[in-house]
Amino acid sequence: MSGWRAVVGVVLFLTAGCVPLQAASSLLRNGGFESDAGWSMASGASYDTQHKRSGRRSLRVDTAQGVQVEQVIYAVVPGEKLTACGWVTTQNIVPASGGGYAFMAVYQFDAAGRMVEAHDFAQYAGTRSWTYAEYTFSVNAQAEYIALRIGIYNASGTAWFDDMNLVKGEKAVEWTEPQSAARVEGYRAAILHEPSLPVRGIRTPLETFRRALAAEGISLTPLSASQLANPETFNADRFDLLIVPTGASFPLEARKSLQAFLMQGGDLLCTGGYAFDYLLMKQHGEWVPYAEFIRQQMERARDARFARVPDGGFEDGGTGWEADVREQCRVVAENPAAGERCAKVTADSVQAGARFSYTLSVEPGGDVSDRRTFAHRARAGNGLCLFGSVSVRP
Ligand SMILES: [Ca+2]
Repeated sequence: MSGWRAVVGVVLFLTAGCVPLQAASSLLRNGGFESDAGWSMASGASYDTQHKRSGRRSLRVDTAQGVQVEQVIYAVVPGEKLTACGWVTTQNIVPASGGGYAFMAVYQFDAAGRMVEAHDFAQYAGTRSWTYAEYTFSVNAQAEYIALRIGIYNASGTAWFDDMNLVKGEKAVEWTEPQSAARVEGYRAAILHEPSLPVRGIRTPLETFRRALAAEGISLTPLSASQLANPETFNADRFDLLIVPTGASFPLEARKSLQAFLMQGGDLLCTGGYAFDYLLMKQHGEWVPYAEFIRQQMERARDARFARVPDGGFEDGGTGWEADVREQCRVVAENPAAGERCAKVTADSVQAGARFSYTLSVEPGGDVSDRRTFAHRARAGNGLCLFGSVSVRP
């Protein structure tokens, strides 16, 4: 019994500490700045109780030069329409040379963290009262996550922001503070239940949680890995808590739906290991560690029988590769990852980068790399990088 009580104790702690579900399915947390959650603050940014549009607080930004605050949203689907909106008021925003302003913006990034699109949907200088702005956009095909950024760019002065929101669809929805009381009643838990999943760490039996939660009047719904991966069956409208009782093991396919669930304010309880250290995926009906899958793919990509880049190892001097700054991009016989040669790129500063690139023209149809022109670029920022065995796999 004491074990069950310990479990319930953890669950209740999470419940008390959770951020309530936003009624209009906002993709943002804390859009009204009433708590300290959600936003990555910066020097010059603070919460202001004197000057706010609603509730008790706003976000205040003071700067002599520029400062920005952001919130990252991971659960985005390429092609999906989203609408951002918010309010800003400014006092004595004086642009520095080249122009500056208080801004609200949406930035989009790919899986490697490279910016693929950015748009300011508000830019104001001078002094103005609370002003509303909104922006509807499509999630970029390359985007893995987006960031809502607000602040002051290249200017001095003060700006306040309040009631920011980001929702799905083409219609802006003004931020409303979620009702925390609605969350306590009818608390619903889901649990990952996939008996075939190899467990690294310690698996806690389903029955342990079922009994413990039943004693607290909390319903528990077992979800398979594929049910967990499906945003129709697993989302923050259906459940308040997800239990991952499988130690470090987690199905890769459910990554995005879990991110969406957490961004919508869902709670998470993991037991028996370091959560998510051991990602698994189904391959020919069998669970395979994701790290092993990547290793196999890399091995295949380097195999000359499958490689689409004829000289990915640079052993033939980089045949087919193009250098944008010739004196900074060379094929050298030093420090190769494999073979005898590799590509060497030097850059003098962050701004003045250099790159090797290899462009493939491919036919429509077939798998992903056959669907579009695929440019594989090796590039370097400040300093020196060596590349070896670069290849594109079919
Ligand atoms: Ca507020």
